[in-house]
Amino acid sequence: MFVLSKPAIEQFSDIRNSKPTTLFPQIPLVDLSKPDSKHQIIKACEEFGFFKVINHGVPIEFISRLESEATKFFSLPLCEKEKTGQPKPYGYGNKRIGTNGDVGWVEYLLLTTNQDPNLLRFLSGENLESFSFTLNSYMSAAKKMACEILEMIADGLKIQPRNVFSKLLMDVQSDSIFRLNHYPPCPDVQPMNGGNMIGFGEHTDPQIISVLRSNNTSGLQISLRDGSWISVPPDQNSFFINVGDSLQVMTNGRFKSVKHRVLANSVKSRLSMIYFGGPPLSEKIAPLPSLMRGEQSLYKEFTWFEYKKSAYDSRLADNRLMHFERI
Ligand code: GA4
Repeated sequence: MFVLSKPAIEQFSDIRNSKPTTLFPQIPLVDLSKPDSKHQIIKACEEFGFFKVINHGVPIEFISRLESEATKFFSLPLCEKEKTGQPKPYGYGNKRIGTNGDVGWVEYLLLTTNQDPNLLRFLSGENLESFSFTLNSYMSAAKKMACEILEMIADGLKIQPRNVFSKLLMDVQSDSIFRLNHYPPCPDVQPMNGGNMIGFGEHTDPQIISVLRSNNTSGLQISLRDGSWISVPPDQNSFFINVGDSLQVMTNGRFKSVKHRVLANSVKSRLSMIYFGGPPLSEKIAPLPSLMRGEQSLYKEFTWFEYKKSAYDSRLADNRLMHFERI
């Protein structure tokens, strides 16, 4: 159901001319059960805006149940999946990302964490209860882990209260979202000639923190500060954490949101599930005074609503924070 003719395939960008891709350095690995993990998290957020976590406490059956529901959904005929029309922005989307012309070799489901029962009823067909239950169990576990990590970050930065970041995700009004991405094998990828089809183009996440889990298919890459790209070896038993733009602002630039992208694979499907932890829409996003130590804020004042609106009006690869920097 994911068939494109040759001219359509040519609409997709490839990355033949971008900076070289490296396999090193190693992605920071944080064992959440270790007493010094908060220091490792701080270091990883400062250096990469990205790290992998093990001993995360998310039950494996939550993950495998959601993976099998997602696989079932994505294997439905395209006309079934497209019944709700274009995502606005929630729902099923295919190849088009956002509303400003970005395309990728991907199909996806984008949902709010405060589930829309009508959308879910449609997506799950006969299977509403089990689908909602599976989704809820997974999302709650991912949110819990995100909150624990944010509390470790507060401890590591020596700021109080330790729920200063996590309370934004715990708020009933939290504007958090959830995404399932399916990257079908892309027959036109020819690694031998250096061509790589883009599954999901480079971008940073606008929210506070993102928790990603994928199956064992490669494709994810992160950008280092020097602009080079490193491939992230997949690990279906671990989670990958991204610093989002909002956390960059709240730390007054001490943490940097990580630029990342996904390349299509010629033979294997990639399935990823991402929880994006965001604040309530009315929340002011600004550097925490306790982190400022007499420094000036690098950013103008704005609410999450204002930032989100501007982000959704942008192209995927744009530098979204630029418009909110103080000159
Ligand atoms: C990136 C992070 C999340 O996947 C997302 C994306 C959103 C979308 O797919 O509709 C955006 C993208 C993301 C940032 C810029 C805008 C909005 C696509 C796009 C071109 C759901 C999000 O919140 O921002």
